[in-house]
Amino acid sequence: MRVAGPEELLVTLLLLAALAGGSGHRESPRNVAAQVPVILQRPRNPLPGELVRNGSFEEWQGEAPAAWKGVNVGVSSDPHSGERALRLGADPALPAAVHQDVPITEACRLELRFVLRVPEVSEGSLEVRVEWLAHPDGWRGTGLRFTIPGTVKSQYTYYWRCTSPSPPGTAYARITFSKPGAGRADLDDVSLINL
Ligand SMILES: [Ca+2]
Repeated sequence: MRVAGPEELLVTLLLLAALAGGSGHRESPRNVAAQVPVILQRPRNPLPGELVRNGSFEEWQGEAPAAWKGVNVGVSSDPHSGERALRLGADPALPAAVHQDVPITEACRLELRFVLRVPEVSEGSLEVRVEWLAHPDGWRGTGLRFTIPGTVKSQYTYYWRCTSPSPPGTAYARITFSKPGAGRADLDDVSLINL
């Protein structure tokens, strides 16, 4: 079966909206049209200005999530959105980490958002960092660092934090999620926005 494109969906929705409005009351055509974008809103689309690539971990290249570099990571079949999330701890007995370098400039303040669940108790706290790099190996400082307790939390929890401003010479922000010991954690919907 052929899948309708966005234009066809828009036309269909506009027709439905016009029919609803034509049955007799309330809405002016202008108001009906104004409601259409709300109907069309797709929650899995990246936010405007999104800096993270593959933040929902839907794209994989073999065993690795596209645009990320990971150690001991795999696909979680219990995602928060879409069909996949990232599992920290493909082998639960070992530490795990994943990171992505995002091109930015100096004097940026970034807002990091993500969801995370801990289906199996983790030894030690999970750590989240945003670090400033002058180039992929040139560390300039830490913009954000916090930890999440490794206690079991089977439902996804939403987190968001802001970084300090990036220092002079910054060319990349490195986002890192790490698990120091045994255990598992599932990560999804990572977002980084320049404020
Ligand atoms: Ca996902």
